[in-house]
This record gives sequence, structure tokens and C-alpha cells, in this order.
Amino acid sequence: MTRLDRTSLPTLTPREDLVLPSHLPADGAPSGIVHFGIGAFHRAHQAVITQAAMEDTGDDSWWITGVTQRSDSVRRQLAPQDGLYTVLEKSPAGAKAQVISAVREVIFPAEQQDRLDALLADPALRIITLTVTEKGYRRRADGRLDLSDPLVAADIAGGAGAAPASAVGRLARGLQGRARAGGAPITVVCCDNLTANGEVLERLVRDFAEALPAAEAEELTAFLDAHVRFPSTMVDRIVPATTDADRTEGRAILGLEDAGLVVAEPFLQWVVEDSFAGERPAWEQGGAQLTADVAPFELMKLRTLNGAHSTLAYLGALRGHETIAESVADPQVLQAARDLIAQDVIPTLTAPDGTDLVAYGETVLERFANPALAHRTVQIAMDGSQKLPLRLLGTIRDRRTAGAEPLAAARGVAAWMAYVASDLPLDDPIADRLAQLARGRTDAGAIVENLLGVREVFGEDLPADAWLRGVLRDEVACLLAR
Ligand code: CS2
Repeated sequence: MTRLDRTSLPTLTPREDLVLPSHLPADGAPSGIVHFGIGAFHRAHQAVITQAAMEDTGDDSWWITGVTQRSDSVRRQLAPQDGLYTVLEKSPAGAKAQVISAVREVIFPAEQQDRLDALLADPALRIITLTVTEKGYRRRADGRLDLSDPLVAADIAGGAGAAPASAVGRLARGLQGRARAGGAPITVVCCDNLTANGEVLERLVRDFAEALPAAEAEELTAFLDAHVRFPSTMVDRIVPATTDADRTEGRAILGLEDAGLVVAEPFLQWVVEDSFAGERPAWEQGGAQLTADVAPFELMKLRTLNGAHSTLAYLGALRGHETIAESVADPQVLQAARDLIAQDVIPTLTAPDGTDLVAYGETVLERFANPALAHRTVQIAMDGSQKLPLRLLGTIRDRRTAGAEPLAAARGVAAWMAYVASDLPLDDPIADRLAQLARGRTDAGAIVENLLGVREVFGEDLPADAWLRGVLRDEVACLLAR
């Protein structure tokens, strides 16, 4: 079958279930945005909104160059397609395909470091966005850059000419190169699910800068102070890993082969702190909300959606459910998510302007129930050690401080512990350690003691909470007994 590219695109005719881009980047058009970590999420989220903003305003100076992290698979998918790919939007009412043209190039830095250096120094580039996942930031439990991480240490030692390999190293070295090439202002937009993600990233980049030899540290810090901004953002769209069945469905709609197809739910939300060093796309014309304070949106989303998602993933997987939709169709699992949101999460939140927290929670559960999305529980279960503190432990801490007993949130943590002890796939940056502490064990008391001892996850305070210990022991015992 013919592949989607610039030559085959004109053979397509728009239909109700097929949306086509109104224009393509001209040859040699500069990139206004470089995106680090061009996985499925970026392609189904920021790229879609950027495209809509360009189409709405006619300002097409925002073409995106995607940077892959560790492998060149996305470049292999998109380069032969001139960057074109489809977002397959799936709902119970059916599927709709949208072809996206906003990504003009994909770079694999291991082979194209010079190209990346040139782009990052180019004044036409005004925005860097990132989705490198929680673990990609290499940060310590206290939020500072982990200077003992081998990748980070090598990026610091490597000197300005060497090819960096960590996300923060790439970013900081790129900013250093930009400072030396004239220092045009630039805004760095973190799009990962982290609390205060802009502040977090700025701290990490400054830690990197400060670890450099004095003259370099001073130069980079001065550039950061004067010409770089790190707004916080809240990103939201459910984007499960693409399956062969999705590609087949896409082929049936397009009549073309698309190796870069991504799948998403209809819902799409991006709340961006309006703090930029220079120009930005009119993202609000593409559906984003620009606001002075993202924090209430971020906390609401992380604790409600992601907290419930992780809870459903662990509980659901333990009960044999393959997907989140199957998990919420199980009344007991659904009740656990409902209790978490209503009893523990909502009391810790301040409603963002114009948002009803109860209605928000209901919408989240409805989105999870979308039977057209095969979002696998084991996919969401990944990297629990990184996700738990952001998604569940903050809720527990806030409730404990308020004198409450957050049983539902503790149950989510217990489900993670039972999952770690089970023989379900354990994919986590500290998987070996977790496995040693809990895999295959059947004594709930020992599992809880051992896992609570992982300080970078639970800190010093939670292991000292007798109420929490007791609840976790009871709940883990209950889950193991099933
Ligand atoms: C999920 C998120 O994989 C996960 O851990 O909870 O990717 C979730 O689908 C998104 O944050 C939704 O916006």
C-alpha cells in the first residue's frame, strides 16, 4: 500500500472522518519549536494544538522539529513520510483521522548532534518543548539534579563540544550554545506530568549550569537570568501506545500506510502559564488556555486523573484486567477510584477558576470508560516509583496534615505494593531494587516495611506514620489473599 507523504497526501479528500492539513512547511522553512522526546503524546497533543494555531492565524513560523531520545524509531517512521502522520481519535461513536503536518523534521541526536546544535542556536527558534517522562529528568527526591547519575555526570564532564545524552544535559548544553551564538531569547515549556513542571525544570537546568567550571557556569546562568523562561503547563490527553489494530483501522480510513499513526481520545486540554521570553504561537487559537497560574490546574489533574489512573492500573492489573476501560467496568475497582477522588483528592484541591471539581472527576471517569481505547493497565503501571509521589503521596500528606485518614489514597499505594510483589511486568528505573524488596514475597508486613523503606519514594515522614503503616499492611494482606 502507498505510504502517507507529501506526494500521496493530495490524493486524499477530506470527509467527516478525515481531516487534512491546510498547508505544509515550505522547503527549508525554519523551525519555531524544537521538541525533546517526540513520542506519541507530543504528536497527539502539543503538535495538534500548534497546527490548529498556525492554521487559524496563518502564522506558519512554528513548524516543529522533534528530537528523539534514545532510539531513531520515530525518525524511521516519520522521515519517509515528510513528517506527516495521523492522529486517530477514538470514541464510542467511532474513529476520526486527522493528518498532522506540523512536524517538519525529526532528529536523532546520536547521529545528528551538529544539526541539533545549529537549530538550538538559531534565532528563528523561539520555543523548546519537552516530554521526556518523569524519569527522564534524573532528579533526586529533593527535586535537585542527580549529579551522580552517570548520564548527567558525563554531560557535565563532557565539555561544551561533546554530544550530551541526558535530557537536561541536551537542553542546558543547547542553551549554552545559543548564548554563545548571540543569545536570542527562548522559552522552555515542560509538558510532563510533574507538579510545577516549569519550576522543576528551571531548577534542574540551573543545577547543571552551576556544576560547570566557573566561567561556563557564570555565562550560562547569566543567559538563563536574562533571556530564558520556563512556564509551567498542565497537559492532558489519553494517548495509549499504538497497536497493529490501530494502524489497520487508520489504513482503512486513509487508504494509505502510516507508520507514524498515533491514537488518542477526543478530549484535549493544555493549560499554559503565560510567561514567555519572546514570541510564542497563538496556542489559545488552537484550543490551549493561557493563564497566570497553572498550579491549581496541575494539582487537580495530577491528583484526580493520574492518581486515579495509577490506582486503576495497579488494582485492575491485579484483578486480571488488561485495560483501563475493563478496570472501570469492574464495580469494585471503579468504586476505589471514585472514593479516591471524592474522599481524598477533592478536599486537597482549590478549584481552578470556572471548574467544578466533582464534575471534573466524573468526566475523568467517563473518559477512562471509553471502550474504543485499549489503554493497557501495565503501560500505566510503569515507573511507579516516579509516579506515586506526584499522584498519590501528596494527597496522603495533605490529608494527614489536615488530621484526616485518607484510606482510599492509601489503598492506591497498597495496590502498587501488591503489584510490585506480584509477577506482573515490573518496568521501573529501580525495578531491580523493588524486586529484591518485594517480588514473590507473601508476607504483607515485610512487603510494606521493605517498600516504605525506599526513601526516594516515601521520604522520612510517611514510613513514620503508624496509621499509614497499619492500613497498608491490612490492604496489602487483603490484596495478596485474592
Ligand atoms: C497515564 C498518563 O501513563 C500514565 O501514567 O496516567 O499518561 C495519562 O494518560 C495522561 O497524563 C493523560 O493526560
